[in-house]
Amino acid sequence: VTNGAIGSVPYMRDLILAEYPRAKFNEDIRHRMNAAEVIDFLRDCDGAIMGGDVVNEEVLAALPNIRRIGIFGVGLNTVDLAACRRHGVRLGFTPGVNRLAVAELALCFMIAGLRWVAPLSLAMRNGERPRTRVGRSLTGRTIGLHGCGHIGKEVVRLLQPFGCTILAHDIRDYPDFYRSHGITPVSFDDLLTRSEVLSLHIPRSRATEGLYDAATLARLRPDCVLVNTCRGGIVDEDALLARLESGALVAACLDVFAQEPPDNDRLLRHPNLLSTPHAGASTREARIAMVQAALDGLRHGTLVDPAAFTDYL
Ligand code: 8YV
Repeated sequence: VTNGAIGSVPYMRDLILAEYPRAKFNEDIRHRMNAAEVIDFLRDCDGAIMGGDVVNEEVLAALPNIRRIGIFGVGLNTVDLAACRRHGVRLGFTPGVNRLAVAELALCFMIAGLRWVAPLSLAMRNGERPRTRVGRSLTGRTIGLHGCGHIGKEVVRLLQPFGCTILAHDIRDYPDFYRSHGITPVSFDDLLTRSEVLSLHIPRSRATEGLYDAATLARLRPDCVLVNTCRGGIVDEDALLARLESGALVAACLDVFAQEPPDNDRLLRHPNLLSTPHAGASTREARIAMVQAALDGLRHGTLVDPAAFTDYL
């Protein structure tokens, strides 16, 4: 088990050990393994539970014993699906099971951003009386969702009591869901220019990497709260910092970063940035469900056809 977030938590380890008593665990939660480290760690294994660590041609060519991998997570951006297929590696992953945990953090971020929780809390810590404390209510706001898959839909469900106007932009169409939840599907440009809160729920892929660059961020309303609980690398962090520093964006709430742990100190220290260390799926309930789903993926994973995962590539 390469993912330190599993290895360091007894209840997750126990679920795996009950089925695979000889499993070995990485316990370093800060560090995601690179190819050489993965190879070294998995050398004597026949299968693996991984999440966030690299699975590529180099890794699989060096580990011919690995026949099965259960991915602990929904994001497949560190997994080379074509290489898995070439090497006959059966793969399972865990879409859906952490949707509530991630959606709850997104909602928490939305309210926190609108209510200035990051700068107000910082001021309190510094013994200051903050000058600005009047925020905006989530109730009645226009919320934009980029991506309306499992997690985006869960955000919509959680938002129902708030009477928001919900705009959604996705490469897929979900007409029934949109209709039954009163959501307006919009173009990318409308999403950017109309959202008072913009929450990202898209995979990191070739199509989305760096999508929120300076030009895209410049389309956002100055009073927009940007929420990212999906993947780092989609929002250009330097461009985001420039907008926060110039006051062109009121607040950003990020759970994910291009580099993890993040290396962008100025951004992390900006008073209007609220950040967490990729903790979206970190509820006890979601973690247990994810380990169970990853074990299931290990047992029943299939040879995946990369063409069926075009959203992720
Ligand atoms: C995982 C995630 O905790 O599901 C995902 O894709 O990002 C998180 O839920 C993480 O990937 C595992 O390290």
